[in-house]
Amino acid sequence: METTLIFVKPDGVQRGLIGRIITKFEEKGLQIVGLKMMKLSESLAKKHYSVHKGKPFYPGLIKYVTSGPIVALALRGPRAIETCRKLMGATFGYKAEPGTIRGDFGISGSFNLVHGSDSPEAAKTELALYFGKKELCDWKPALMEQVFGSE
Ligand code: IDP
Ligand code: MG
Repeated sequence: METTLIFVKPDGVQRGLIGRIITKFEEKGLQIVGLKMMKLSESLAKKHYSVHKGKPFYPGLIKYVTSGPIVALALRGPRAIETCRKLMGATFGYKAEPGTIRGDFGISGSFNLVHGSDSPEAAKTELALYFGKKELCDWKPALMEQVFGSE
């Protein structure tokens, strides 16, 4: 079982897509164990995207993700990290496959609606950046056996 950090980016919030984006993850069977709206400070945004520091798009990226509130989610399930990345689709909407969040709702080459951790290491670091231990809710879904199976 893995837990991953997802957030609906400011364009997703502004476009009224919070519910539809969360629904994609919920319908897939991922369990929500953390959920909150917040505005990223510049320092948190810079920490989060430190691997991209120095790239040409970095200043614009920091401006974008701090431009308005985001909705952060901690999602749990078997292979949750890879599964969520697949549900999100390729980085930009014009390339992302239909059926994915970015493929269904976006076409921009700079705004892309959603963030998701890309490795177990990133998930661990990112979850700690967004959620205190007490903010994660360790509950047992009633249909856990049916939805998650034996893994
Ligand atoms: P990912 O979000 O699919 O993991 P990354 O390559 O890790 O994509 O890039 C992080 C974020 O930086 C992207 O989601 C996007 O918002 C932004 N970004 C990446 N590449 C570009 C670019 O070439 N132009 C503008 N923004 C970019
Ligand atoms: Mg990435």
